[in-house]
Order: sequence, then structure tokens, then C-alpha cells
Amino acid sequence: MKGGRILLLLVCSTVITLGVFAAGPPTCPADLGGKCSGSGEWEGEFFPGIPKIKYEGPSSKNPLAFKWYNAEEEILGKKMKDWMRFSIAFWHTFRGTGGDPFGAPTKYWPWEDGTNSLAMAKRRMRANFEFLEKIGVDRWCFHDRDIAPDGETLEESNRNLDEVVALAKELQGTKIRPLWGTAQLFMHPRYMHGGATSSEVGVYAYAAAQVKKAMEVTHYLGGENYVFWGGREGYQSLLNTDMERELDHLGRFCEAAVAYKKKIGFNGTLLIEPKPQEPTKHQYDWDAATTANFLRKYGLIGEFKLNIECNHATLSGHSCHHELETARINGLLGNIDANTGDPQIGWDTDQFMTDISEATLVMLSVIRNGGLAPGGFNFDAKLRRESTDVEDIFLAHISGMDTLARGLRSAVKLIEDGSLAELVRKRYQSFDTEIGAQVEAGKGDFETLEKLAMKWGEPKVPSAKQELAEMFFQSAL
Ligand code: XUL
Ligand code: CO
Repeated sequence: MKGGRILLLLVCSTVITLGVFAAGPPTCPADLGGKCSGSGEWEGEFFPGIPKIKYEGPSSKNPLAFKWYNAEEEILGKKMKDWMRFSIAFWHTFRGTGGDPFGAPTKYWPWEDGTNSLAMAKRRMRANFEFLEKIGVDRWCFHDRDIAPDGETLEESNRNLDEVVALAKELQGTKIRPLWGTAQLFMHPRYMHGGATSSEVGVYAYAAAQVKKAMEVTHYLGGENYVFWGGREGYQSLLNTDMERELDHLGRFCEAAVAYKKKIGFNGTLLIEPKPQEPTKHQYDWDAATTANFLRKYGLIGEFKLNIECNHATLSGHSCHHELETARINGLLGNIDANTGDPQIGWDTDQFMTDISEATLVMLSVIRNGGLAPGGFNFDAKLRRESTDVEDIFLAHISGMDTLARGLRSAVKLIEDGSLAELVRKRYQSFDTEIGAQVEAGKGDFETLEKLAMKWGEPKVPSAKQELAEMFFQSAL
């Protein structure tokens, strides 16, 4: 029992961490002697001493340089930066404190003054743009409430958001854009039963109003996509839940979002981000296949794509590659929340990806998809609690970017070598015969097949050659 409760506490860590900073932890280090208090404008650089990160190649020993990610290099007819379309997640990078259910925040970024004020929100936004500039990333992702504080009323929250968004628009210049925006419909207590699937119509309306506004500001900032992640759209118990009614409400909510998107002329892609659980015991967008079925049932195919997050994939018992392929073969692969879990931990640890094999499989799906644009790779990933230097923010992103860049290079090697594709082609070659082609064309009626089965006798079943496939894969890494 006790172990179960501890696990539940741990699985909620992402959300609780967000909750900790919402309360305004004291993050101004005492030894700065009030330098950062008062929430005024920040003078000077946020990351002094950290240069613009450059590509130095695999032999470089400089931690503040890319070894594999060379933005301008052309690979398979596209610049590396256009394959990757990297994005920084504002909530992890600028609102993550390292706090967990058992411990206080560990990160004391020098620009933080310990408040959740509007002035602090603006200062943080300036830090975001200096970081983007130095790391060489042109995209960022945000929740409405990460970037601007909640007000006493919806009107006041909207005004706060407008003020911060105006600054973001100015700081974006002509190059930087949101990869996607979203509404935070999971932290405030009003959303405890969900937003679009709440049993209270007043909450449904509030959620609609929040999404409406978040979509407007995403559009205003030139965002390329808009995300729906239903952290609390699910249930804790089926006994008190009318699942059919809740799913119908979610379908209506998505329909209304499509209508509003068209009304305001927002051409970005709407994305649903599947996750099986955490914080809710069962989330309705469990995985890619479940979400595809939801979209089909409610006539929303063609209006939405999926944002696949690798750590969510493993939480649902799949690999990231499986989720990407499921999305891709259904024409639904829109974006990737690039992170990874820990093989020994069963919750959403949101770590930066460092496994080259995983990255290679991810990039294989991306190449097969012809890229992700207008989607990209959003680093929905956080520093470890124990990584507390400002420099660690750079190191984590450099490592994540290099891992995926290395994955791209390995995937290209695998494709250009061709041995694996040939193995797969041969495996299915019986379907290239006349009768196989008839089956694939939907002309394989049971009577004809029965006659053939009797004529042919016991079929010869060839080896699957799995070890050989693994050997080909390994040699590309
Ligand atoms: C939570 C998660 C979210 C979404 C956006 O696990 O991934 O941050 O990406 O709401
Ligand atoms: Co995510």
C-alpha cells in the first residue's frame, strides 16, 4: 500500500513540480544581495560567458559545441536544421525548478526573483530569447500560464498574457517563431475533473475560453502548430464516470477548436499529444492508435495530427518508434516531443534523449515521413534535479540536439546501405506474386484461397532473420 502511494506521488512529479513554482518559490540566491529582487528589467546578459554554440565536429572536446549537429549541412537533400526544426520548451527550461514531491527546488537561476509577477514573466521571456539566440534554435513552445501569471479573473489572465506576448512578439524578430502553443488545462484546481471532459459545464466553458485565447496568441506570434495535451482528460474511476458522454464532450470541444481556428484564419496544424496516464489514472488519448480511433469516430481525421512524445510512448508500453510508425502509417505524424524515459523508472522523467539507437529509429520514421514540417522536435525535457549550474541548461540541449543529429546520420547510413530494406523486401516477396498481389488488391476471396491452400499443401515458412536485421542496424550506428 505504502509503496503504491509513493509511486503515485512520484508519477505525478511533472505536474507537482509545475505546481511548486506556481506558488512562487524563493529562487533568488541570498548571496546576490538583492541584485535580482524587485523584478525590474534585467541589465546585461542572462548567460554571460556562454558563447553562441557552434559546430566543431566529432573530435571536439569542447562541451559548449556541437559534435554532430551541423545546422547548415545538407543531408538527403535537406539542411540538417530543416530535418530537425528544434524547439525549446519554455516550461521546462524557464519554469522548471528541480523541485519534486520530496524536495524543494534546487535551481536558483540568477535572474529569478522568487515571484510569479508580470515583471518577472517578462524578464524570463528575455532570458528565453537570449538562450534561443545562443543555442541557435529558431523555435519555442509554451503553455499560456508558463509565460504569464494567472489573474484573479479570466479577463485579468488574458491581459497578463497579452502583455507578455507583446514582448515575445518584439523579441522574436523576423526569425524566431513558436513551434506550438497550448493552454495549461491541468494545474488549476478548477480542472481537477478535466477541462473538456469535466462533469461541470462551467469548467468546459472556461477551458474553451482559455483555448480560444491561447490559439489567438499562438496565431498572433506566427505559431506553426497548436497542441492539445489532455493531462486531466480521463478518469480516476469508471464507477462515477460516464465515459461515453465525456468522450462526446471531448469530440465537441475539438470540433469547436477546428471551427475557431478557421474563423481566425490560423493555418497551423492542430495536434493531439497522446499519453496513457499521469496525472490521471487513465487518459483518453492513451496512445497513437487510441487517439486515431477517437479522431475517426468524431470525424476529425484531416483536421488533427499527433504530437508523439517518446516518454509517453514508453509509458503506454510501446517504443517511441512504434508510436511514430503508428502515427505515420495513419497519415498523422505531425510533431515530436523529444525526450526519453529511464528504463528503470516507470514514470514521465522527461529526460533529454541520449540513446543513439533510439534516436536512429526516431529519425528513420522522420525520414520515411519526409520530415516533420510544419512540425518539429520540441525538447519537452528537463534537467535532472541535481544539475544546478546555468551552463547545464546549454549542456542538456547540446546533448539532446547532438543525439538526434547523430540519429539522423545513422539512419541515413542504414538507408544508403540498403541491406535492411532488402531483408524486409525479401521477407514479403510472396505477396509480390500474382496471388499475393490479388490478396493485397482485396481480391483474395476465401473460396479461391482454400483451393490454393489445398493445392499447395503445407507452406514453407522462412526464417525471419531477426538477428541479421539487428546486425545491419548495429553496423549503421
Ligand atoms: C506532459 C506533457 C506536456 C505537453 C504540453 O507530460 O508532455 O508538457 O507537452 O501540455
Ligand atoms: Co509533451
